Amino acid sequence: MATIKTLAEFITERQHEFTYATGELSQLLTSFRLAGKMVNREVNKAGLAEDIIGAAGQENVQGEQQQKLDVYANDLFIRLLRSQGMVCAVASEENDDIVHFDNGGKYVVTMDPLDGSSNIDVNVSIGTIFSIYRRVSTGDKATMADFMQPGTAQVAAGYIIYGSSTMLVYTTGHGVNGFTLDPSIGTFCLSHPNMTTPADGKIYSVNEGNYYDFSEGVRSYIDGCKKQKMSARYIGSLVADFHRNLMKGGIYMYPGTQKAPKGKLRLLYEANPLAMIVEQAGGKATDGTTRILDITPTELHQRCPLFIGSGNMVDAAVKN
Ligand code: P6P
Repeated sequence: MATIKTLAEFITERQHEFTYATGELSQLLTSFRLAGKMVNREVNKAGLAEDIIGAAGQENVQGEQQQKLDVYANDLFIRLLRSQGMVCAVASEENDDIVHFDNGGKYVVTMDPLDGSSNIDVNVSIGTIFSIYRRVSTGDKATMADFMQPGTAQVAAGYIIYGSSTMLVYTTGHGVNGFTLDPSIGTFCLSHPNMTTPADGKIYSVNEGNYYDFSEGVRSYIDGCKKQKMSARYIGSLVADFHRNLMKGGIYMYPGTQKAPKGKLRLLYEANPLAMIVEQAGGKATDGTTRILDITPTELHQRCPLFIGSGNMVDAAVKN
């Protein structure tokens, strides 16, 4: 019988790898651990609980219709992060501006609390994506400078995927490890130690409905994937597509177009955390010209094109 190692035990065991003071990582991840279980509970009954599915009747800063579960997840993560005292501010996809906690915390968090939420009421996997940075400002409150750090400054990054099972996958810069929630005991247990992604794959993920809006180079790459008889897999939920490609090998692309040269995805709370994870797993992430983690942000909600996954596939996709 394989030994069961819980997320809490794993973090304690590996605390020495976390650059900062003992116990801080554990506290930082605890909010995501707990919130992940609570969001999982709501996601799993979304089809039943009338009051939780469907649109919340509000729009977020992206002009996207907020789903009730979006709002629930966002409020929950913010509440738990505020209460545990290590984090002094959060930038969330669901909030126009930085959310400040006056608690002197040494870290800041960027997050997409429920990515892919338009899939909630059609029962497709969705996810939470997060990054943790050390503050660089020294005053009472966090400043924009804390959130304008390049992705290489992340001290931890992770995602929670609410799928056929619920998993928390994270890195602190020392490899990637996956934990599956055992609902019978309400605990995340180590299920995918030291995750690595193959250098090549046979899966490409892109919204081919935009094919004729892509650059000649991107179209040529997609044509090449077809000629090589690759599998087209696009769920419309970034965390689900990313997670499958991470495990099996593959590339996810959200390129820029004439109309939207920066594409759709956000640098701070989608591209950066997944880029840290994929690089730690041996893969690559670029905006087509620059390594994602090297981009210095200028705006909280800035978008960037994204090519992420198996290293050889990312190289091939952007060489044209
Ligand atoms: P499109 C969901 O809205 C999301 O941010 C990602 O999860 C997903 O991969 C992408 O957008 C889907 O966008 O334009 O292809 O529908």
